[in-house]
Amino acid sequence: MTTSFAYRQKTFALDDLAGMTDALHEDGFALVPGVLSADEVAAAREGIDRLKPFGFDHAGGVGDHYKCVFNREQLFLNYIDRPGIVDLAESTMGDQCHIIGMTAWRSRPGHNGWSPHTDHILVTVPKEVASDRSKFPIYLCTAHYYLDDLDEDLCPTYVIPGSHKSGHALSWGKDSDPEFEGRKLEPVLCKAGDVLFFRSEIWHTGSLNKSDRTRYLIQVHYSHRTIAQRFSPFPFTYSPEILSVANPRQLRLLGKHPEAAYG
Ligand SMILES: O=C(O)CCC(=O)C(=O)O
Repeated sequence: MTTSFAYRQKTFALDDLAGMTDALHEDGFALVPGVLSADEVAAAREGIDRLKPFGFDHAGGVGDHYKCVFNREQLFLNYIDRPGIVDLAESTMGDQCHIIGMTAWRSRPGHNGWSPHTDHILVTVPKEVASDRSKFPIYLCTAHYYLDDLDEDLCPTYVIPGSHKSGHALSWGKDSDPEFEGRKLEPVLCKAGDVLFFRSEIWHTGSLNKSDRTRYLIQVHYSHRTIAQRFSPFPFTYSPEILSVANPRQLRLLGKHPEAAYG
């Protein structure tokens, strides 16, 4: 017997660029089913299993966290210009947008990511202005590539739709059960291969892995060109092998921009 799966949030087809772009302005995120095939999910998981920690990575205990994984294998590099998702990044943050980081995670049983927060707020606006922020420029976004079917026990991401319109940051650890305009955090339950693309002002959180499984996740962090990349460890050195296989769009996403003001 097969059980049907029901998404709790609105979903978008990968080629619905206009719909996803509107959702980023209206809801603060877009959920896109079926971006990766089952084979791609398996390959990504194996790639994460090959990673070794260094620099700001941490590994062991209930979770592993690897930074700048685009620099380690072409498998990961190819996530930065994934068709449809990179188009959404360019549609929302401009044709010179770039990545500011890329993280791979393994969250084992007992991992507790519950800490509602905003990732980054560039401008804090007064309450009376905040409610009219639906078209406020988008500067930073993250694409979550889920590599598991996520039920409530396997530490799904939670979001409050529309909370990017609050106009202010939600600091880590300050409020464990925030509410915005009558809405509470809701789990984004999804299938392996789905992508959640969300702006940095959305109120969101990780959660507790109550299962006996390990959640695998890849995050690609994008920004408007004017925002600095956060590549570590310092001094950051691009892998010559990665640069030699990167296509022109990937090179731009890595920071190879045309000459402009300041540099
Ligand atoms: O683990 C998750 O699902 C959420 C991660 C998160 O909130 C973050 O990296 O800012």
